[in-house]
Amino acid sequence: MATPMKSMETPTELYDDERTALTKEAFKRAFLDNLLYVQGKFPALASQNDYYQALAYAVRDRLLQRWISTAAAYTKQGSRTVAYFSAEFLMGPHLGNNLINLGIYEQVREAISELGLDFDTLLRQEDEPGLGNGGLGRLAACFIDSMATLEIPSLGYGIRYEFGIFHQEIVDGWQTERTDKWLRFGNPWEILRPEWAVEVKLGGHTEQYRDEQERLRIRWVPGKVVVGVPYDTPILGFRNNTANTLRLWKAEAPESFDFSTFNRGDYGGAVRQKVWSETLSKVLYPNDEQIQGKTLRLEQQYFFVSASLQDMMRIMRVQKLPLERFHEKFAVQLNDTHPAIAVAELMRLLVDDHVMPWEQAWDITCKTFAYTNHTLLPEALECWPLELFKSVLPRHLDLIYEINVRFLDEVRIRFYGDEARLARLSLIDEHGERYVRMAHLACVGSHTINGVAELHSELLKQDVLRDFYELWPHKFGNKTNGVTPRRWMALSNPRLSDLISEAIGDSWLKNLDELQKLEPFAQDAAFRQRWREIKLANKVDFAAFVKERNGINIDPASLFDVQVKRIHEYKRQHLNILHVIALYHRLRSDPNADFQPRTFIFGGKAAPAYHMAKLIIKLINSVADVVDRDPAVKDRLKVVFLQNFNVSNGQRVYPAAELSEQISTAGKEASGTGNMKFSMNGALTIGTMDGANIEIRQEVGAENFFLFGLTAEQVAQTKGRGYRPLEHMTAELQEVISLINSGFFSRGDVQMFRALTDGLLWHDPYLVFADFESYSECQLQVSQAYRDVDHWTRMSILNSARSGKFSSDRTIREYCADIWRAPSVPVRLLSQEDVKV
Ligand code: NTF
Repeated sequence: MATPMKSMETPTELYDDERTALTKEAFKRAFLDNLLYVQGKFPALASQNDYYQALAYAVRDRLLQRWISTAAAYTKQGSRTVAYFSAEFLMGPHLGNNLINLGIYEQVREAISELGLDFDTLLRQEDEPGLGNGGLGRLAACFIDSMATLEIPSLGYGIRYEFGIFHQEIVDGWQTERTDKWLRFGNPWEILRPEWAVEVKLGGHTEQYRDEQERLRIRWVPGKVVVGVPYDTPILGFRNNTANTLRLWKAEAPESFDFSTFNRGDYGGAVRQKVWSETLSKVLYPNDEQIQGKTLRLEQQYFFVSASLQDMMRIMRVQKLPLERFHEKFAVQLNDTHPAIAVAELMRLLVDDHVMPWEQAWDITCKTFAYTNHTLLPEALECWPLELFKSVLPRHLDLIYEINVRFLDEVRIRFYGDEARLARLSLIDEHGERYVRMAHLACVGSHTINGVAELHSELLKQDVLRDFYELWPHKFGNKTNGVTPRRWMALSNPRLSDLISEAIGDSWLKNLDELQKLEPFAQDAAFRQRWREIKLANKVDFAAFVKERNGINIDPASLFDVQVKRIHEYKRQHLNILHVIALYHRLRSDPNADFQPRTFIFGGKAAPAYHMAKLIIKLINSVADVVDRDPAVKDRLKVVFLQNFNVSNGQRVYPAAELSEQISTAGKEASGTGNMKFSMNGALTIGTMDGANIEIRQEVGAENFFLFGLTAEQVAQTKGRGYRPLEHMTAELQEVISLINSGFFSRGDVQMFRALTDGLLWHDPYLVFADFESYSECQLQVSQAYRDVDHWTRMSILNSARSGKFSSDRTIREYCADIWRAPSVPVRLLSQEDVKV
């Protein structure tokens, strides 16, 4: 592997403190010290993990200096602060990223090699914190990176799951899940802050009482109490002095051991409370785009939201700010509805605990929150059965009723006599079993509501949140997603990043629009040649990785066609694999056909209970297996299913990809962010008019994008007419389905894939057949285009050059300007002198 960003200069002169100096020598010292004093090992006994830990602690010391300086600057200025509330933060490994942001990647690599160790091996020791499912959690990670880079005071608030997203293993072609024990060897990046622990109540009932002034009040008598303990991870800005905080809550029992029970001899009972409390932050729910109406999930959401709001109130106390100014101090962004209970919780804290009048508390609440919606899929919209909700949060249910009564009063006057509208807007769904609608709570309690790509924000207004849009059009807006170029280019694609910096300087990493300056280089034959060599080198690296993981040889000269993302019917991995089978069929039918060799690479996890998604994985693996064993298609067609797709594996695959599959049914993918990572790294997209694909195509130019399929409008029309898949059956598609049903890919088992093929033939809400021909046709164009090497390279360079819009820095600037109104606060680095006690 090449090293990221060797062309970047290191701001060594800034840091003079001996312990945290950024020089190579100081670093070696620190590393060896840590091995002894932190790990308690000497080289003969040290494992690779010991070395990794020693290295991580050496980096952490350097980052703590920035953290303290940042905290000091924010406290002194009483800065307005963004609190990003998210049930998921899919951070990926910290070490490499922190080195990039500190600007010492190169020195550290050298220092480590000079000590006789292999730097890449140490990097690979880190168990990545996989505290998210996919796009939503990764977006949160990119956002906090950008906020730190843009010097925006911010706190990320979430849950410190003991077990993150499961580890996927493929056994006999099927997905199996293993517990993700990422904390097994300790986590050097976090700092426990027990002194800021808070209590969170759950369950029980409410009762009336009279306070000292004889006012009638309501008290929540909880059934149980847990303690939230914060663990802080510093989040560095890129080459500045900012280190913001990611604060994740762990759940603990108030008394870890019940001694009275213990003394009675009930040993099991004595630890039960502790065990129960800890289950709250035990495991991440592995569902993407699908809610799971489980009590524990609601408890998790409330747990982190309550702990976070209480923590923010503590910060106000420390800074001597009155609670009346909560909304001036903090802007809270709700990352989907998972933290939407915050609306009711802030009301409870203000009205019940701080005896604030309702109207004033409501005004503060609405000025505090803003809500981002991330999905249009109905099955992903959170609704809690009323009884379940009441059993966990009895007081909040009362508050929600009160919010609802006042809200519907307003609607009644605005829309005179429109009873149906009242029922549609209500925070409580009263059709049949009653539910609390979390998206409605989020809309009512927020000053701004946004979608994550232009089409998605439009569809929100027209469909899912239409009634709210008609009520408050001014609240609605769009914030197209973005990704951080630090992780997704500098760190993961060092070769390309170096070439780009050589050509246009390195300020593109802070201002991605500067990639435009690459455009003229698309006309430069020598540059194109280097661009190609880099892609090839990345493909060679990736092929070695596949060989090691899957035992399959793939040809770096073939077209690398990649679809990596969660497995879901709406994302249509089955459309892709059906096309692969069609190609296989063509090759077998006409062995001498002119054929552009391709390697189809798939990766992604299926929710453990999502049977159809798991069946799709099995089909992909079955096709991979047959194709690999068939000498007739050898070297021309390969299929690879990459196990356990996560951030680390993503960092390997995006730089090697040439074709990016973004083939969701139009109107279903809210935005997508993988699509942006591919395009930045020079892959061309084959995609539908969906999510951010539309904007990518607009930016890179229609001539540099492979478009196919129905538009969202046509999808809606087709469904409106009553979709009949058989009307779209072609001879080739018929062959494909027959081949699957014949048991060809399942060792004669004709039943194995029936649920899948029957679904496609008779039902299919995702219109796979309707788009199949257009997709196949478009894939032919891809193959033809690939043969014109120079033309393809030009398109690739232009994709990269025109991807500036998709930096999460741009997204965060828009959130800051339009929603948060949070100015940046540059940080001056404190020296030892400044912090003397
Ligand atoms: C996801 N939503 C969307 O499916 C993606 O299109 C989008 O890019 C990301 O959010 C980030 O905005 C979800 O994961 C969820 F939870 F909302 F369903």
